[in-house]
Amino acid sequence: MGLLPLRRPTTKPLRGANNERKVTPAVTERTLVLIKPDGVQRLLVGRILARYEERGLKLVGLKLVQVDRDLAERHYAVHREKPFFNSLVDFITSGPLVALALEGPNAIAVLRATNGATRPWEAAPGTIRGDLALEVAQNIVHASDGLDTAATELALWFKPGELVSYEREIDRWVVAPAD
Ligand code: DAT
Ligand code: MG
Repeated sequence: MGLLPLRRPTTKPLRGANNERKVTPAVTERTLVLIKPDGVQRLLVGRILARYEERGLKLVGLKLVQVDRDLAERHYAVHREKPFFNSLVDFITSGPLVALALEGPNAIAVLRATNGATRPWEAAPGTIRGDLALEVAQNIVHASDGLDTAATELALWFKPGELVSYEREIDRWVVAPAD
């Protein structure tokens, strides 16, 4: 589908020209995160993005999107039979949202934990939902919940050319070398 294959870090240490050890490239998992319309309207985009960046996750895709119903319904297709489906689609299409593609070791689990439990009253303090939300229907952020979902959702929200692969100098301090 044109996305980079998701893979674990190589176990083989890379060596430079003088045989010095190089940091393993930081491609481990990629996941989709949405800062939903409530996050945009509440002026929280910068602070939420800062949390992900500070955690060490690499930003590989970023855009502001006014979602149409078709994309919203496809994104939440798994919830189609739920009683809250229509209001969920109404909400996600009610204003622009920010779509992010984030990359890092265990990025899928890291983002789910950083965002916190779906029901904000059950979300631990320190998580985004635990600190910034009260209502399940307005819980600020979305993150893919597994490898397959991440691949499907990234393909739904980003064209392959909108995802950018690049090196970061700080990754020698963020991503442990494989050995
Ligand atoms: P998550 O967003 O944590 O993956 P989910 O996939 O179970 O949670 O549900 C998707 C979204 O649907 C969730 O972020 C908010 C909304 N939602 C879930 N349960 C709801 C409920 N009981 N009433 C209203 N909205 C709900
Ligand atoms: Mg979900």
